[in-house]
Amino acid sequence: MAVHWNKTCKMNIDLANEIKDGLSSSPKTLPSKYFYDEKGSALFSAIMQLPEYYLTNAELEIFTSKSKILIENLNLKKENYFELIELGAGDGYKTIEFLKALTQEAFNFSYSPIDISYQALKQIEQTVLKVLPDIKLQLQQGDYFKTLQELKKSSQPKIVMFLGSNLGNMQDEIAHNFLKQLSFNLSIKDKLILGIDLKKNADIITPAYNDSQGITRDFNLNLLVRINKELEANFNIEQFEHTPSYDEKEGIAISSILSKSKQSVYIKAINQTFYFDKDEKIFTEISRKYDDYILQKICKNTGFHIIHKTTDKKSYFADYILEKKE
Ligand code: AVI
Repeated sequence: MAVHWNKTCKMNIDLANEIKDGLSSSPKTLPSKYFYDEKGSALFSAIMQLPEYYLTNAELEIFTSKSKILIENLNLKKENYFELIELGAGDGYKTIEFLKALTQEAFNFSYSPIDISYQALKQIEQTVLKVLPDIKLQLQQGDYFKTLQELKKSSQPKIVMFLGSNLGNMQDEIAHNFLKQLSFNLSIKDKLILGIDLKKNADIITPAYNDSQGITRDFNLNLLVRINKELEANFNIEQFEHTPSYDEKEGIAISSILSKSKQSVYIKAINQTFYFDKDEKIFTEISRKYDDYILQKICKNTGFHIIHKTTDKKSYFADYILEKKE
């Protein structure tokens, strides 16, 4: 991805503009895509290991025990080559289980993980090649939103993977547009394996976003630490609190940061002071939970149709197969 830096002071201009817009809006917001600096990525890796954050293990269980079922439902022919493309591949652990199953059954494919982080890609390369030294691997660094157009460059059949309930961090309308754009860049019969978290009781979801060790708190507040560092701001982190909530009716976990007092913060890179009331919230992320009805609604008029659904034993998480039909 092209990150725009101001050459004289090495400032990330996109970050500065989006932070300015977010803190100028009412209610205040900060974009969740900026969680993932080096510290934030390390914190997210730690979140994925937490007992409360059931999502990762639930999806790993699906790929460990049900990859064959997914493969059957993809209707692949062994003699036909295809490209397997993963958007936002992360650490790739779940995918390796799927790659192993495809290789065992002698399918003819290449694997292209796309991730914004070069480090993450190098890590995937190492892990995958250790287990599957003969795999055809092609790393692609970039923002997957921006690399969608690249898909059209090859006319080979494609299977795209978008796992980890990353779709859930988009508002429904944005998720719909994202699927539409993805489908537009694919061909008829291409497929999407979409991993999403399912609606369930608040008692299970709430701790996943408010763990007992406070790692999710640090992950959320790290956004302010990042703004302090990269935009020379003076957020007093002690004066802000991680305040997650779960709207059970809508099925949306909402992360926010609450200002503990009436205070002001100066951001030097923007040359602006922002004012916070006591108990005012800055919204940082939504994590949407789905059911078949919600997913169907989001898929409507995108060209994608749901053709299969596989869940973990507890039915906490699902991997759907969507096919491009129109
Ligand atoms: C990356 N994404 C799917 C995570 C989620 O569950 O929404 C991000 C996260 N935020 C707090 N904990 C994890």
